[in-house]
Amino acid sequence: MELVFASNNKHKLSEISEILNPGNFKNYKIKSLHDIGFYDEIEENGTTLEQNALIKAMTVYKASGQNCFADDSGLFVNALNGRPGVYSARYAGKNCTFAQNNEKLLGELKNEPNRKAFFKTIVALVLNGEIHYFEGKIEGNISTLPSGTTGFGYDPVFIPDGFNISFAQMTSEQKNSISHRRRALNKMTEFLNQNKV
Ligand code: ITT
Repeated sequence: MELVFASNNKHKLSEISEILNPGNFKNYKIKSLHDIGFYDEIEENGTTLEQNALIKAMTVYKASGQNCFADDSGLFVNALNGRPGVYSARYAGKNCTFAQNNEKLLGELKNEPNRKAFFKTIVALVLNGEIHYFEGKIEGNISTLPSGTTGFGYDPVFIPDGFNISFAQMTSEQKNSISHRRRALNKMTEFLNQNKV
């Protein structure tokens, strides 16, 4: 059985591929939007991770007729009342870079002692027209300076609980073994295995 991953984020695609490797998920072949020739822009106009994940998965399901899943993720910072949250991608403005987002975040948290934050992923799976959601979350703290070069997005400023290095200072294997994305995908693979899809 094949599953399309509805994302234009190449970092996510590479993490998803590493997580769902043939060793632990050998019954499913993951296809990218490029693989199926889908190049339309999908407008993510939802106000929750669930809504945006479903918009992406359902749009591609309807266009391709293939079973499909999408990931919508965000960084939720306690001292900012959960911002940037669902708006994490464009926090510093339309077409902004990851570095600009991190700079804005550290600026907003300047002199703020409460550094607590969490990453959350919602995976929406559209399987034979039916919708299923899976959630993954990891708690941590926002550093005062960016560090590390692996990963993407807010990885250089996020230090997961129990560690003293950022996600961007970890190997991809290390991040992918504990991340929000891994936790959501574990639930999806458990569901698929249980239902013998
Ligand atoms: P798609 O919608 O095409 O999947 P996207 O980058 O727009 O790609 P999101 O809408 O889920 O994805 O945006 C989430 C943003 O949150 C993303 O651009 C990053 O800045 C950040 N983000 C998500 N997962 C992350 C992770 O594992 N590590 C660091 N930052 C992450």
